[in-house]
Amino acid sequence: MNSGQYGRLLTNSHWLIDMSNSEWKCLEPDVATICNAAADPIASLARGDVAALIVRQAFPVDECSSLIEYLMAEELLFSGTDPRIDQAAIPADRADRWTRPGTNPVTSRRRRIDIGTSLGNLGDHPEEFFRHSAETHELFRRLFADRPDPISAIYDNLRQLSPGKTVLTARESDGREYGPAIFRAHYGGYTYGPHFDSVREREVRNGYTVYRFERQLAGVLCVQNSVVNGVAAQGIIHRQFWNPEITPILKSGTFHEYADREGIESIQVDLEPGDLYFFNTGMIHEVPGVPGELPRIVLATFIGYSDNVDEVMVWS
Ligand SMILES: O=C(O)CCC(=O)C(=O)O
Ligand SMILES: [Fe+2]
Repeated sequence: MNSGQYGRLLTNSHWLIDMSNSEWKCLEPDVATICNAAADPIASLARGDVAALIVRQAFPVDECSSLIEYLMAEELLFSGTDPRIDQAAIPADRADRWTRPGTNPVTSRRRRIDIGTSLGNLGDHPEEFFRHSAETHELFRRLFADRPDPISAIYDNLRQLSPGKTVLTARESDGREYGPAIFRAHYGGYTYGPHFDSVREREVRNGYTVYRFERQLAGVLCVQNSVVNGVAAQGIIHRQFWNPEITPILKSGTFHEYADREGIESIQVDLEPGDLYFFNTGMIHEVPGVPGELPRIVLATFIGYSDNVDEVMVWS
């Protein structure tokens, strides 16, 4: 839009402010270009100065389809019509924890399969969480012993975007490790409504080392898109950090109206399989689902970051 005002674009769920005139942008398409544009990309992301860092084809698209076939052959992943999906899908109460209750009812086809360990789901039970995490490390070691490892693609790129920092899987001082990353397959239009993620400010997990980080980011690799009529489910980042005043707005499901009223900018991050994006989970974000024939599959991580802490810790 060429007027001084931001134009509005209609998405499948609501109006977005057209960002073409804004200074608030995604940096892409590769590490070299991103590092040219920002001396310390992860710090820019942590401050909210940029909407996202996008590394295109961080994991080759052909490897993505081969990976999905492999996970299906391993019976870790199922097609949307496979009856075994009912056993594999996570329970509805967990599926709905980031969104208004009922958004992804288990009676609908909006289901999700997780491969890996989630602090969000198991963090109330530390022993079970760390036992489960150890099993996930074992599983991923076996799965990727002889083939390209998509988890390394996330960690290696994050390392290059975090100058002067040490990037490692989150661990407690006694050495117990968190899950390194989690595959998530979203079926039938599975939706994340507007939300933020924070072990510090939302989940208040003060018994865990990652609680100490000032900022929480995410690194998400798109493995497969869900597409209907050429439209794919994609993440949207709103230029609004969570604060306590936002909580009732999120809970009442009226964030879009609030964003319209307040003129909050948004960016939809369009990804193809193999593309990796990093964003700040303290900013309100969402993924409106699209009920395509194929599930939207991602490999997801959370990232703990503080300016004055040498370690950048990654978990799921
Ligand atoms: O799948 C994505 O791209 C992000 C999902 C998300 O926001 C979350 O898991 O908290
Ligand atoms: Fe999120």
